[in-house]
Amino acid sequence: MPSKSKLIVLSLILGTAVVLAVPASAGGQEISVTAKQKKICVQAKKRYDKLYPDAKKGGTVTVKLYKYTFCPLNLTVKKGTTVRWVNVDKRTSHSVWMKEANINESDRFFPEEIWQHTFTESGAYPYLCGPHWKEQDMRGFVKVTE
Ligand SMILES: [Cu+2]
Repeated sequence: MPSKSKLIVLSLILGTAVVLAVPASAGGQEISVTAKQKKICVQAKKRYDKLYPDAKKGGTVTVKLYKYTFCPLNLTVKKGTTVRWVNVDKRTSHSVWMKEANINESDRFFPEEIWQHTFTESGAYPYLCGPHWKEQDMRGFVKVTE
């Protein structure tokens, strides 16, 4: 049996490892997804499929907005791709704001409304929901490859 102090040391080491791992993955600025967000995204997909039963699978790249979460939170697309953000919430409006890329915030879009953007240059595009990033940490990330 490991002693209590050994466990504390171990957890300190692991804690350090976790802290050290953050800057490395933050290089790509991908968002680490929580278990709660994963669950929300499963619900968002169900809701999207229910709202848009005729949506072609594998056609347009979509990001669903649901319960203060962009689904998926991290997306990688090729240059020239149009990404469509679809609000599948029941009553909350959202926006998409690629602040760091100096792209103006979208208008707020309401349930079952969309906003879309074509990425013409490769790079990293972290983005926010204007009304909800501060309090709900509603953020997303798009990586655009050549
Ligand atoms: Cu929002």
